[in-house]
Amino acid sequence: MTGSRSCVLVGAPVQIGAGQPGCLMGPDAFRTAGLGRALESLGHGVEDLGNCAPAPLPERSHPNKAIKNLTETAGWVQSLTEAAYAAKQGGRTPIFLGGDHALAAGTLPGIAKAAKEDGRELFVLWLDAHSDYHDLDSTESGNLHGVPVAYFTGRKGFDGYFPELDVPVKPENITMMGIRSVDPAEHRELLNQPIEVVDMRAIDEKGVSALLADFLKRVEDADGVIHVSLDVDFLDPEIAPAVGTTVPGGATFREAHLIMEKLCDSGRVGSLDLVELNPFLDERGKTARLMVDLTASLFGRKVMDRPTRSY
Ligand code: HAR
Ligand code: MN
Ligand code: MN
Ligand code: MN
Repeated sequence: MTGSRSCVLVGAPVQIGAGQPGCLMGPDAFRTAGLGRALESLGHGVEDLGNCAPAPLPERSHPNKAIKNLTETAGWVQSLTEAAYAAKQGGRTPIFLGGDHALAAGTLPGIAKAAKEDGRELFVLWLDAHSDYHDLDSTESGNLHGVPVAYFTGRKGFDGYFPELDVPVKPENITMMGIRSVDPAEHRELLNQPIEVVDMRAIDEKGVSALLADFLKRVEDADGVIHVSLDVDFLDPEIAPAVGTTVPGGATFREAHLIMEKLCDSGRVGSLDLVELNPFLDERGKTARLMVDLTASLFGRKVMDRPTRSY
């Protein structure tokens, strides 16, 4: 197996977006579980850039008093937007080691800016139990890992609170998969725009293979590039317990690997978020190791090293 990517690992130990502490340890758990070694064994170059820190910003507050850690989250968004844009230069493949999902409010704007400069249409595959589509007014938990998609698609209400958005992600280029927890305010907004929401019922009825093929067809027709945002709670809690927001009925081991293998075959993945791993909640590292194995499948590990034929 010969890989040819230049992978860059970017640690993003954000935990203030989640309701409980622990994601701070995520980047080191991914390193300990052998993420870099797995990619190297597939023949890829790997450079670990270490961990980012939030930009220091002036204190800000929002009329929604439920919101937690607004200033620090905005600081992370700013530093990660810059880090993601820089990591994408030179045709490299950034892998962001989270950290809670608030980090995607930084990584995606940076990736979108780089894609625009490269003249590439950016698509997002959002693998998650949750739609993370609150805005600052609608969040009731105040946990800002619940807002990144609203922000990076350019919805109103972030002005003056989060950094000004340079290049928004087009909602029609986003597919969410594995969804099974949507709050009423998110649901109302999701019905008003063209994000594709593949919920667990759709997966049960049609299977991940056909559903993913539809997405990949759209990407190929646009000669696009894919950013994958993989939230641990996309997976069923039985196989991936190390997350603060488990929701029963998630993707199986086999569904998740199949998605990664098909994405690999597409040759179109340009960047990846690995988010919401809370090592404090893990069982002997099993979730961290599963996330590493899924990343290995995404970047070329196969049972038989030959092109997959269509069945
Ligand atoms: N919708 C809920 C809230 O806003 C739960 C959000 C949980 N988000 C994550 N990432 N764990 O997907 O509080
Ligand atoms: Mn460029
Ligand atoms: Mn999420
Ligand atoms: Mn989630």
